Amino acid sequence: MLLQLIQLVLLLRHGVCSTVSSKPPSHPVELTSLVNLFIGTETGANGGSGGNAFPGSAIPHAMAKVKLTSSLNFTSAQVGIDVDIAPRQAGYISLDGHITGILYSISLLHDEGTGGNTDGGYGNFPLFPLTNCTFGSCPVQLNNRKLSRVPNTDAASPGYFTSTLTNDVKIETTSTRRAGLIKFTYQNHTSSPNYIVVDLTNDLQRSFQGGELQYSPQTGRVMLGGTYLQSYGPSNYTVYACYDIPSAASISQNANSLYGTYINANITDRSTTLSFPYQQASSPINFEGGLLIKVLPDSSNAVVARFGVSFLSSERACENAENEIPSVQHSHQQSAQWDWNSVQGASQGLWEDVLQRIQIDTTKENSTIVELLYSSLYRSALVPANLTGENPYWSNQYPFFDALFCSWDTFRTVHPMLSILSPKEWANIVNAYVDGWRHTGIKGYVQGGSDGMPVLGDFAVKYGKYASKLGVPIEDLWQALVDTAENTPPDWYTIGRQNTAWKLFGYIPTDYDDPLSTGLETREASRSLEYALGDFAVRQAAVALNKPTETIEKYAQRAMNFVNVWDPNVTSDGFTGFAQKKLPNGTFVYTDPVDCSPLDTVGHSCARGTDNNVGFYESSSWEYSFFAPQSMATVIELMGGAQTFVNRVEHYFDKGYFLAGNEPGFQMPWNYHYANRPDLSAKRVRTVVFENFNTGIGGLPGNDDSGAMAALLLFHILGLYPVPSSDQLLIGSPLVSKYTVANDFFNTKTTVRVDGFDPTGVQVSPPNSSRILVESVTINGVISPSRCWISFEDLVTRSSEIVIKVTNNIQDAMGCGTGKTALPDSLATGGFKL
Ligand SMILES: *[C@@H]1O[C@H](CO)[C@@H](O)[C@H](O)[C@H]1NC(C)=O
Ligand SMILES: *[C@@H]1O[C@H](CO)[C@@H](O)[C@H](O)[C@H]1NC(C)=O
Ligand SMILES: *[C@@H]1O[C@H](CO)[C@@H](O)[C@H](O)[C@H]1NC(C)=O
Ligand SMILES: *[C@@H]1O[C@H](CO)[C@@H](O)[C@H](O)[C@H]1NC(C)=O
Ligand SMILES: *[C@@H]1O[C@H](CO)[C@@H](O)[C@H](O)[C@H]1NC(C)=O
Ligand SMILES: *[C@@H]1O[C@H](CO)[C@@H](O)[C@H](O)[C@H]1NC(C)=O
Ligand SMILES: *[C@@H]1O[C@H](CO)[C@@H](O)[C@H](O)[C@H]1NC(C)=O
Ligand SMILES: *[C@@H]1O[C@H](CO)[C@@H](O)[C@H](O)[C@H]1NC(C)=O
Ligand SMILES: *[C@@H]1O[C@H](CO)[C@@H](O)[C@H](O)[C@H]1NC(C)=O
Ligand SMILES: CC(=O)N[C@H]1CO[C@H](CO)[C@@H](O)[C@@H]1O
Repeated sequence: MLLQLIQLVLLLRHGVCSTVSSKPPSHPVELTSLVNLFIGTETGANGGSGGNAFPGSAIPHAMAKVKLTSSLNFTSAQVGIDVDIAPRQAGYISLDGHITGILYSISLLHDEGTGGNTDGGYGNFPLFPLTNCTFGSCPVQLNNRKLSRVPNTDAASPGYFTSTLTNDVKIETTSTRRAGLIKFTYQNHTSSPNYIVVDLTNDLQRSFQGGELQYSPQTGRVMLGGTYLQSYGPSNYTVYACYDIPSAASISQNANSLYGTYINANITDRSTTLSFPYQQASSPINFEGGLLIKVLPDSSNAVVARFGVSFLSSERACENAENEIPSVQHSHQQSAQWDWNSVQGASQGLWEDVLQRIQIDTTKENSTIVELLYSSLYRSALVPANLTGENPYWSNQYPFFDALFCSWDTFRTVHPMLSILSPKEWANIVNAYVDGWRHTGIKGYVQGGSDGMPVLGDFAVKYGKYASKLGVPIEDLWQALVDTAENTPPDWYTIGRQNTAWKLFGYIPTDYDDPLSTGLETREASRSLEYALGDFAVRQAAVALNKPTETIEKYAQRAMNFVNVWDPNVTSDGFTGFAQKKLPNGTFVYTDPVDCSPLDTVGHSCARGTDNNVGFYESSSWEYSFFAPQSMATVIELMGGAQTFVNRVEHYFDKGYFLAGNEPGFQMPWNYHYANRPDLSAKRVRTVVFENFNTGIGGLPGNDDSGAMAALLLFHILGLYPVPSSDQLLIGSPLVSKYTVANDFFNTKTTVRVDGFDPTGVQVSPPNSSRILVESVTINGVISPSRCWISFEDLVTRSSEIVIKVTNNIQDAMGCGTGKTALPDSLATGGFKL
C-alpha cells in the first residue's frame, strides 16, 4: 500500500514537472540544466583534487512522501560507472580509466565525496555490456572485459547519466529511490551477438564474502544478494538486488549459449545459479562469479534493464523495482516496457523542487556563480540518503538514513542549510538520529567528538516549538541529548562519549585509564573542544525547550570547558597560547601546534589511528585552538586580545595552516567578525572561494564529504555562515546581487538584496575600489544594530526583505556596529540569551 503511494506521488510529480507546457511560470529556466555534475570528479592521484563527487543518477535524499521504518549506516540507489584506476572512492573519476562496470553503488557509510578505501566500495552488482564475442569465450572477468570510454561522451544532468564505450555501446542510466533503469544501445552491432554480464562478486574493492545469484530464463529476472566489506572500518553488510532484463527472456528458451553462470573464465552453459556460503574472507577474493546472458536489442538497438535494490531480501528488491518503476501496459517495444521518460522526468522534477528553494535571476548574475550555486545545492541534497523501509536492524515507524556517521563533516554546513531550505526533510533526518539513539542506547556517530549533538541542538533551537507538527518527539530528542551528554557507553569508540572522564576532569585527560569504559584513548585535546560544543548544544536545547535554569546553567558551564585544555605557555611562530593535551594531574603534554597541519613535515597519522602522538583529530592545534564557536570572545581573550587574534588569523592563512577542504577550518575566514573586523572577512571569504572552488572537475578543494563542501560554498555565496546550535548567522556581502530563500514549513520567502552590488567583487582579490564591505543591514525597513549577524527568525521563520548596503569605504564599514548586540554572541559575554 505504502509503496504504491510512493509511485503515485512520483508519477504525479512527473505530470507536473516534466512537460514543457506545465513548467511553473516563475522558473522559465530549468534549474536542473544549470547543475554541473562533474565538479569534483577529478582523480585524487598526482595532486588532483580528489573531490570524490558522484556524477551518476540519483534522486534527492529527501523527496518521497511515505513514512515507514528507521537508522544507521546506508544509501539509496545511485547508478554510475566505475573505472579501473584508483583512487576512486565514488567509483567514477573523470579523465582516463577503463570502465569495468555499470552499476549501482549502494553506500553504507559514505556515498558522495568521501574518503575511505581508495578502491572505493559499495559498487555492488555491476552490469557490463559485451558484444560480438562467442558465448563460451566472452571476456566476462573484470580485467578482460574492461573498456575505455569514447572521449567526450560522458554527460549527466540530475537524474540522468550517459557514456559510450569503445565497443560502441552507449550507456544511459536513470533511477528512483530504490530502483532504476540502465539502457545499453548496441550502436553498430545489430547483427553481432550482444550480451550482458551480471557480476555478483565485484564491488570495487573486491571484498565479496559470500552470496547467491539465481536466474530465471523464462522471465529474464536475476535475483542476487551478497555480503561485502564497508569501505571504512571492519564491518560488513549484506545487500540484495533484482534485475529484470526482458530482452534476454525473449530468447531465453532451452537453446544453448543463451545464458550461463561463470566462475572466473569458465562459463557454464545454461547454469542458472551460483551460491557461495559466507566466509570470513580477507579481500581481494581469488575468484569472480556472475552470469552471462545473451540479449536481443529492440528496433532501436537498445536493451533496457530494470533493477531494484534492498537491504532486506532479493524478493524485496524485486518489489521495490516493481513498485517504483511499474511495467507499462500495451507496450510494443521491449525497451518501452518501462516508461524511461517518466522515471527520468520524475527524478528531474524532484531535483527541480530542491533547486528552486534558492531563487536568483539566473540570467543576470555571474554565470560561474550561478553554476556553482546550483551544483552545490544539488550535491548538498544527495545525502544523507533515505533508507526508510530498508532497515535491516530493527523496524518501527521512524525514518532510517545512512551516512549519519559523517556528522563531524555535516553538522557545520549541511544541516544548517537543511534547516533553512528543507525543514521537512531535515525533521525526517533528525528523527533518524533520535531513533538511532533509541536503538543503540546512545546517539551519535563518533569521529572527532559526538557530532550528532550540535545537529539535535540546532533542531531544538530552530524548530523545537514546532517539533510535533514536524513529527519529531521533542522530549525524546532532549533525552537523546542528555543521555549523550551524561552517560558513558561501555565502548565509546564508535558511539557516544567518554563522559565519566569529561565530568570528572572537565576535559578529556590523556594517559588515563577509565575504570568504567573503554574506547580509543587518543585525540584528547580536540575531543575536549568538541565535547564542549556538544554541551553547548544541550544548553541551547535546554533554553529552547524551557528547561529549568539549573539545567541551562549546568550545560552553559560545561560548554566553557574548552578553556581547560588551553596551555598558555605554548608558543608557535611568535603566537602564544594553544590548545593541548593534558594529563589527569593537570600537566600539559606538548603537541607541536604545526602537527597535522598542511605544514607538518613529519606526516603524523592524524585520523583515528591507534597511535596517540598528536592531540588533535584530522587537524592541527594551530587550527583547533580557534574552535569554540559558542564563545569566540573567550578565544580572543585567551589569544591576547582582538588585534593579536586578527594577526593570528591572518598568519594562519598566510603561512599555510589553512586547508580549505578540512572541516575544522570552515569558520576561519569568518572569524574576523568576532574581532569586530567584518571587512577582513569579506576579503578572506573571496580568497577562499576563488582559490579553492571552480566549475572544473578539480573544482573542489578535497573530498566533498557528504555535501559538506557543497553546503559551505553555498553559504559563502549567500554571504552567510551559520553559528552551530544557534539562531545566529554571520552575515557578509553575497556573491550575487539578490536571492530569495524559500521554506515550505513556515511558508516563508525571504529576499536578500545587495544595495550597490559590485560585480568586481566577485573574484579572488577584489581591488580596494570594489564595494564588498557591508555598510548596513536593513531588515524589513529597520536598520539592524549589527552588520555582522542576522537571526534565523529574520531569514526563515518570517518572510523578510533584507537589504545589505555595500561600500568600498572602509570608514563606513568598520566594525560590527554600535551597542551590545553588534558583535555575534559569545557565552562569556552574556550572549545566547535565555
Ligand atoms: C524518506 O523516504 C520515506 C519513504 O518513502 C518518505 O516518507 C520520507 O519523506 C523520505 N524522507 C526524506 C528526507 O527523503
Ligand atoms: C565481430 O568479430 C569478428 C571476429 O573477430 C570480426 O570479424 C567482425 O568484424 C566483428 N564485427 C563487428 C561488428 O565488430
Ligand atoms: C556503522 O558504521 C560503523 C563504523 O564503521 C560501524 O562500527 C558500525 O558497526 C556500523 N553499523 C552497522 C549496523 O553496520
Ligand atoms: C559479516 O557477515 C556475517 C554474515 O552476515 C556476519 O555473521 C558477521 O557478523 C559479519 N561480520 C562483521 C565483522 O560485520
Ligand atoms: C567449469 O565449470 C564446470 C561446471 O562447474 C566444471 O565441471 C568444469 O570442471 C570447469 N572447468 C574448468 C576448466 O574449471
Ligand atoms: C606556564 O609556565 C610558568 C612558568 O614556567 C609556570 O609557572 C606555569 O605553571 C605554566 N602554566 C601551565 C598551565 O603550565
Ligand atoms: C603529572 O604526571 C606526570 C606523569 O606521571 C609527571 O611527570 C608530572 O610530574 C606530574 N605533575 C605533577 C604536577 O604532579
Ligand atoms: C564571473 O566571475 C568569475 C570569477 O571571478 C570571473 O572569472 C568571470 O569573468 C565572471 N563572469 C562574468 C560574466 O562577469
Ligand atoms: C588597499 O587597502 C589596503 C588596506 O586598507 C591598503 O593596505 C592597500 O595599500 C590598498 N591598496 C591600494 C592599491 O590602494
Ligand atoms: C565505428 C563506428 O561505426 N561507429 C559508429 C557507431 O554508431 C554511432 C551512432 O550511430 C556512430 O556515431 C559511430 O560513428
